[in-house]
Amino acid sequence: MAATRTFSIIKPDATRRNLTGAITKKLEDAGLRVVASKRIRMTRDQAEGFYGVHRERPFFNDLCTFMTSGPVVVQVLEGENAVLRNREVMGATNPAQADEGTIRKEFAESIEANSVHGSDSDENAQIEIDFFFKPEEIVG
Ligand code: RTP
Ligand code: MG
Repeated sequence: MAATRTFSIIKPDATRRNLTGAITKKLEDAGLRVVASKRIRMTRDQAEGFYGVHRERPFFNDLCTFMTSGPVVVQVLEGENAVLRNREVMGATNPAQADEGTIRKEFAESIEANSVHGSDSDENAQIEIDFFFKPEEIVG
């Protein structure tokens, strides 16, 4: 099966605790390859645009404040079934419900400060990759 791509964010709660390497190792151990990576400080506009689908949700404002509260690492991951594989290694949104061995079980602080983002479909992966990366920044 051909490799596919997904988009990942290591969130501010994780960069603050110096977990970029530990989280990236878990992604790599799950069979995903980092083909693009940069550490950025998200602007409010970027956060609101990126999470636009959640605009009407009660947690939208807090989420945008959290995502701009410190550095994040945006990454493109490549591998077989990349979207699904990444969601598996991330674990459930709420760390209290995340399976043993997942990133969120091991590292997340709360349902909001849950250490990582991962695209939820191939279609959204492409949209999210294009939101943060130029084609020449991705080296497969
Ligand atoms: P993500 O998009 O970050 O990969 O996470 P997800 O699909 O598991 O969760 P989603 O429902 O898309 O929510 C996006 C992010 O919003 C924050 N959130 N806070 N306070 C709350 O009840 C709440 N619910 C969600 C989390 O940071 C979640 O990852
Ligand atoms: Mg989501």
